[in-house]
Amino acid sequence: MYSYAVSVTGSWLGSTKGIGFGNAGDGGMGGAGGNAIARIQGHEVTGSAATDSVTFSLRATSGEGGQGGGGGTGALSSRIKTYTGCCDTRTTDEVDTTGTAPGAAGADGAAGHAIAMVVATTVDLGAGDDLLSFDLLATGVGSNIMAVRDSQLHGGEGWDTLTLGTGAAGEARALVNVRDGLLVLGAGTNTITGWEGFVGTSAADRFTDGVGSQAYTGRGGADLFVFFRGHAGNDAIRDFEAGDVIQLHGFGTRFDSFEEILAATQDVGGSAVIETAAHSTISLFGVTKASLTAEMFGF
Ligand SMILES: [Ca+2]
Ligand SMILES: [Ca+2]
Repeated sequence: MYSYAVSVTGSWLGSTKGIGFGNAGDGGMGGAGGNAIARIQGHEVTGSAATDSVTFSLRATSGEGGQGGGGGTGALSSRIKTYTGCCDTRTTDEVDTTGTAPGAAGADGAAGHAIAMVVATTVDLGAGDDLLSFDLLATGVGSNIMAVRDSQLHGGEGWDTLTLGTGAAGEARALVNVRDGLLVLGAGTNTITGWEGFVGTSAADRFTDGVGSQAYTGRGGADLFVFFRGHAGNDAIRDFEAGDVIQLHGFGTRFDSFEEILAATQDVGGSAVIETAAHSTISLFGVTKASLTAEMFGF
């Protein structure tokens, strides 16, 4: 027996028209990716009178949003059977209409957020040549936040080094201000005192020098080193390279041209040493006076 999807009458005999409808299911929406939060808050680290080494290592990787489901495919078919005569003589003519109707794909889920953050933490490393490092990594498709904020970081006596990342790609940049005792790393502000060595991130960091002798390692990125008149010390940039810039502020007509910088620069022991005042220098390790260009300086 045949089933008749479309009734036909004599006037439709021989028609090849067929109409079919298929309703496809739409895909479901993908689930949201998981959030990842690595956070240290309200911690206190007190160093000894000897050398201390402290590293805050926080890693967060958020989940991707789930893929939206594909729409289901609706199938359709209709058929017209043709007859000759009146109903009792079936021919072999059959016209089938078949097809598919794909449903719409569902939307992908939202990506999760990754946060690696040190908050309201106090570090005081006391005497000795101490090391404090922040190894923050937040990765994912959604927003990534790496930050130290509302913290007090004290190096104490000795030659103390503050390392603000690992140098790996994707780090949040650091704004170091020795002059005002402030650090911005990612987002938010921190108080810093008693640090002599600074190691930056892979991003374009900014270091504003203060009184006393400091040494800066900018690492990757186009780093900016700012020296105010009266920086009063023998400062060093350990990895000054193309793209980095030294800015001299407040020196007036003594330093407002590249020619004046060159006139105050000598090669000493493998470094280009700029004498900014009596007993005040900026040493560029591994750099020769001859390699300096005007683009490396701002006023
Ligand atoms: Ca110590
Ligand atoms: Ca850098």
